[in-house]
Amino acid sequence: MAYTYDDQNIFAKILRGEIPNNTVLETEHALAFRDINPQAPTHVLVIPKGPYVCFDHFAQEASDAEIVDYIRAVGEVCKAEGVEADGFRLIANAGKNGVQEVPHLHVHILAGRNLGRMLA
Ligand code: IU
Repeated sequence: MAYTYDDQNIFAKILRGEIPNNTVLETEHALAFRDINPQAPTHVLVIPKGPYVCFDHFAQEASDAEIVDYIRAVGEVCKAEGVEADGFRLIANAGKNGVQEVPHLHVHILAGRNLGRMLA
């Protein structure tokens, strides 16, 4: 499917520095920041800097360098937040049925409590 990126979405504004954020990590192609409405003691969002709507869009159109940098950024945040020992959950909601609120790819890193069996 062809995706259309809305450059007025809130994460695009964060990337342009128009809205502040609580940055955890910044790399060449990725930005990680704390979710404004945390659902767990650790709740970090990791976004690519490029204009990708969702994971599928990113996987199809991002360069290998962007993909490697982004995946590594997720790993770096997990390490920096110290979530590996007790475990964590990654979620990337997409589209209407995925109940994606912000149309810029973001992986949620959730940790710090037992997250139960629910997916989100
Ligand atoms: P979703 O996967 O698109 O449903 O989640 C969007 C997340 O973005 C959600 O957890 C919000 O709390 C979070 N968020 C944010 O961190 N800062 C914002 O300004 C806005 C949403 I709007």
